[in-house]
Amino acid sequence: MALREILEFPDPRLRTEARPVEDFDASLAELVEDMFETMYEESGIGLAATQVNVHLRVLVMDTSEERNRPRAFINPEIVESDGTQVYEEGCLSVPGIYAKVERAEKVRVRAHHPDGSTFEVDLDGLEAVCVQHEMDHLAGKLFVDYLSPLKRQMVRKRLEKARRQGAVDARTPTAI
Ligand code: GNR
Ligand code: NI
Repeated sequence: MALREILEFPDPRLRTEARPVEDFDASLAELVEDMFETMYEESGIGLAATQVNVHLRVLVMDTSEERNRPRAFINPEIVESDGTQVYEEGCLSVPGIYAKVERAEKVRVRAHHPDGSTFEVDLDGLEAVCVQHEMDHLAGKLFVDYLSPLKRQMVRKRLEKARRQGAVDARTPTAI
């Protein structure tokens, strides 16, 4: 097990489109374990492989209060979606920035477990938000892409300034 470094906006590697997993092997299991460890260490509710610079269709999440409900999705697909909801999102790759995003209220996701077996699950509320946010990462997309270009530029400048000042500032929550 090991922590992995999380790429931050506007790193161009976050724009990479992930490839499907073909080998459900020990290196996949290790990637999933490392992603869980990194997600829990950073107090995130989800993490996409793209964020740790691995461009495979792998995401993990745990939206439970107790942080005891790990789920991994390999090669996820949304096979049905319904309704809309708006949620104020954050992202470990855009630290300290929060903005409202509209997404489907309910999704049915088909995916593989890390051992290769398939499953389908119905998600709603925050779990539906999270899986859609993570699947966007796998497509090279970030929640700030839903903002106007002017607001996205504000986000970029704020993160650049925070980094110059030693990253402390980036942790101050800012709603855009
Ligand atoms: O930890 C996270 N919280 C969160 C809150 C609202 C909507 C989406 C998320 S996902 C985010 C972790 C992350 O960046 N995953 O890619
Ligand atoms: Ni994110």
